[in-house]
Parts: sequence; structure tokens; C-alpha cells
Amino acid sequence: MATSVQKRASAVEAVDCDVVVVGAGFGGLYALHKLRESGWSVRGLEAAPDVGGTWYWNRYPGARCDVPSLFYSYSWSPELRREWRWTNRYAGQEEILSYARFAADRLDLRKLIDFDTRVASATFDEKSERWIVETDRSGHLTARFLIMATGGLSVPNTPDIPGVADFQGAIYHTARWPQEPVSFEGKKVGIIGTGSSGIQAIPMIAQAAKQLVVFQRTPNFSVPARNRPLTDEDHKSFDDGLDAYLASLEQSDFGRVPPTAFTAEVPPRDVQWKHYEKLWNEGGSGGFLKAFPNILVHPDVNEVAADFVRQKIRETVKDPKTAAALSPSGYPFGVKRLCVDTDYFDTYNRPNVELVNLRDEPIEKITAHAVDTKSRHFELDALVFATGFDAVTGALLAVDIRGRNGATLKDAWSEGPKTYLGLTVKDFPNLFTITGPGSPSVIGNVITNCEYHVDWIDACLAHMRRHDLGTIEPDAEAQAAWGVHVTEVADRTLFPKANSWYLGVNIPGKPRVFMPYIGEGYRTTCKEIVADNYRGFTFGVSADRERAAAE
Ligand code: NA7
Repeated sequence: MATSVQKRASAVEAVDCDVVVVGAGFGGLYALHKLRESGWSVRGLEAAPDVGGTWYWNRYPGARCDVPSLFYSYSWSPELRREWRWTNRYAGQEEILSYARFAADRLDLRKLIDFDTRVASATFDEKSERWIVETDRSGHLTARFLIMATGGLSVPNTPDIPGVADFQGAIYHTARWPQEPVSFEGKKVGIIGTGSSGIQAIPMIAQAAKQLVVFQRTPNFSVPARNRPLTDEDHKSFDDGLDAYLASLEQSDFGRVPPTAFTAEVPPRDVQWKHYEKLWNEGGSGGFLKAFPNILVHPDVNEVAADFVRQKIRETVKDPKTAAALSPSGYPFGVKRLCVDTDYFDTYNRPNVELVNLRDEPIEKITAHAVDTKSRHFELDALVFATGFDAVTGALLAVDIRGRNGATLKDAWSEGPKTYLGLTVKDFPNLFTITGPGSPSVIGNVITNCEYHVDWIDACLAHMRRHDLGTIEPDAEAQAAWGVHVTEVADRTLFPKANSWYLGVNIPGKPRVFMPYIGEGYRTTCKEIVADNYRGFTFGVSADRERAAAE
């Protein structure tokens, strides 16, 4: 836990500022830029030695974004857009990290950020109405506003498998991949986990290693990326459509599940099949997830998509037993995050790749040189954990956050996260979460989601400055009603029917609560609440004004 973070000798310069932003990924960088532009004094704190957030850490072989690169970029800056040219339809980690570095340099943000600085605690001092932020360096910062831009996929999950500490070979986690090159040449490698990270890494490691053993607990739905270099024509067509795209973002309501999703209409199987065939050939997940309005709601529609992918697996994987083990069943299509791959299923046709179905033979223990399942012994030189994240709330709860009357975020969220709009939390005044639980957060294009939250916070702070307000905090009723709404929307869909990290079930002891907001209408709701004089929020009069009045 962050509270046990060791203090390091070098001190963070004691700073008092208007806003502390924790995290220098795409959300944090934009927050620093935007709020500085609005005249606030800002300070960024980042645990890594560089910008990039999750794209700094996730440098495993094959790491790539599953949102098309032309869209996975800041939309707010025409200048940045003009000066940056993506090379591929789907950008790899290295290129995305370069883009984050480019943005930070171009916007001159680095001087605002303390790198190699992990936040341990943040305590709201009611008297001064300031957040006191402690880091793993000596000294502390104080700020009126605290923005947690810590990301939804930043705390790696390493399962506590018996004997893991005894393993003598090299051990890696996809989300903490080393900076220096890793060579698997001539090695027997094991990988645990077949989510997005595993599905991207497996084909790459298979090409390099002497032998690759894949330990799979749950088979996943995956569709081909059909990644390719972008052409001049692609760029031109994107530029031509840019104004319309930006306007559509303004109108966009983000939701994965539109109101039209709640229809009982089931398109004929052959119509669906033909459409999926087209999408499969085009590549990417976006088309599949909105192939039919009710695909993520109606079990019969969903089942055809699931059948389609299973059929593709059978057609691709030569060994029928392996194909069957790779075929997802028992949960709907697209409600665990749909994976996007390059040659994933085909990789199992390689003679040096073996799939171990943990449903038949669970891992019993890890020893000095092997992984032992119930029935077999696999000697390995290296072991890769592709076992995901303590998603959405992990990074927020890793900081000891204390609000009014010593309330801790950990206690407040002991039964699952509670927020208003995924942006604010009752009893934690002037705390904002970028892509927090209860917002679209990890659904869709996370850069766009981050931008919207930063813009919302910027407007809110401007409102507070205009009206000389000291604090903002959601009301208990508004927060509770929002939580009920988030759950109700999810419950009307097939999302809760899969044991996904959206529900936190991958982390032992984490409450089973659907964390992202998947309804359409998020942006409209946020706008309406602001227009209705920040309905559901209470603002406190500035302590400075009260003091001045008393004098
Ligand atoms: P995910 O999607 O959470 O995948 C983690 C994988 O690790 C998944 O296959 C898990 O199986 C598996 N896992 C986790 N714990 C264990 C244990 N104890 N034993 C065996 N297998 C285990 O994480 P990713 O990093 O791949 O992707 C996360 C997101 O990052 C992704 O959706 C993109 O948005 C980017 P399970 O399914 O839990 O049975």
C-alpha cells in the first residue's frame, strides 16, 4: 500500500499551488496544460521517470492500442494534430509514448512535473481548505484542488500463485516490462493470462522463443486488427473529415449502449453473419461492438456474434482440441473487453506453442524452474504474467486519500466505488478523478474521455473563481442516485454476465460492482447538471472570504 511507501532522501520542493495533478499520462498532461492556460498555478506528480502513463509502463512485445491511432490523439489541439503524423492504423506502444513525449515537450509541460515521485497520501485540511499531498520524497505539497489522473489501468495484478517467489528464471509482468531489450531466443517461456495483453504478446513471444507455453484460464473473444501502414490517402481522408469528427465529438455521448439498444428485434442469422464477415475482413473491434444496436443487450443477437468468432477459431486453429479450448463460451461476446489481435489464433498452429487449459488442469504451484499444473510439469526459463490490472479504482485506492472528518476513500468505497459523475466524491471536497469509476472511464476512447473530464473541471474551477467559491462537493443524494443509475444501466445489458475486470472480479476481495458508466447520454447529463446551476453539488464559500468578512 502507498502508505508504506519509503521516504526517499531527495526532497520535492515545498510547493503551494492551486492544483496538484497526480499522473502524467494523457489525462494528467492535458489537465496541466489546460489549467495553466486558465491561469491556475499547477504542479504535476508522476511515479515514472517520464510522461506517458500506462504507455510508459506497458512496453511488452506487441503492445498496441486497439483504438485507431488517428482517433487516439488529442482532439483539442489542431496544432499538435498538424505536427504529428501516425504511421500505422493502430499505433504501437513506442509510437504512442513518443506522441506523449512530443505533446509534453511541445506544450512545455515537463517543468511542471516532479518525476520519479509517487504520491503516498493526500489529506484535506478543513481549516485551510487545502489538500496536503505527501509523496515518497521528503517535503509535501499543498493545493486547493487535487486532480487524480492516475488512470484506469495502472496498477498491475500479480496473482499470488504458490511458489512464485521461488522461481529462479526471469519473471516479467506485461504492465512492468523492463526498459532494456528482453531476448527470449532459445528460451522456454511460459505466459499466464490471455486478456488483451496476453493476446498481443503471445504471437510476438512465440516468434522469438524456443518454446512457448500459454496458461489460459478463460478463453477470450478476439477479432483481427488488420493493422497496416497509413497511406497519404488515409491521412487526407481523415483531415477532410476532421471538422465533422470534432463536431461529432461535441455531440457524442460516449455511451457504449445507445437507447436504440433496447429493442427486441433479432436480425436474421444470415444477415448478421454476412455483416460479421465484412467486419472480420476490415479488422478492429469498433465495428463489432456496434454491429447491431442490441448486440450487447439481447442474448440471441449476441450469441450469433459469439458463434461467428468460435467458427473463425475452428477454421484457423488446426488442432480441434486446441481450437475448442480457445473458444470462449458461457459468457457473452464483447462484454469482457473485446481483444484485437494480429495472428493470435494462428500462433497456436506453430510447433513451438502449447496451450494449457487451466480449466482442465489448474496451476498448483510454481517451483524454481517450472510451473506445475494438476497433471503436468512445465520446465521454463522465463515466466510472463499477463494477468492484468486492479482496474479503475486500483490507483486511486493505492493513495491514502482522506477527506472531511478523516473519512478515508478506502472506507468510503469498501462496498464499491461511489462517485457523482465519476468526477467527484462526497466528503472529499475539491477532489476530482479523471476517468473515475461511474464515468465512461475505460470504455471507448480513453483520451477523449480524459479530455472531456479536464474540460469539465476547467469550467467548474472557472465557475468557482467567478463566484468566489471555496469548495465543491457532491450531495449524498445526488451521488447515491448516480450510483444506482450506473448500476441500472449496466444491469439492462449483458455486461454483468461476464466475470470481467469492469466488475473488479479479477482482484480477490474486490466488491463486484460494475465500474464504468456505459449508458449513452453521459456528456448531455454532465452539461445539464452544470446548466442547472451544478445540480447535486454543494459549493462552500471560500475560507479566505469568510476570514475577510470576520476581520
Ligand atoms: P485482463 O484482460 O484482465 O487479462 C488478464 C488475464 O490473466 C486473463 O486471461 C485472466 O484470466 C488471467 N489471469 C488472471 N489471474 C490469473 C490466475 N491467477 N491464473 C491464471 N490466469 C489468470 O488484463 P490485460 O492486461 O490483458 O488487459 C487489460 C486491459 O488493458 C485490456 O482490456 C485493454 O483495455 C488494455 P480470467 O479471464 O480472469 O480467467
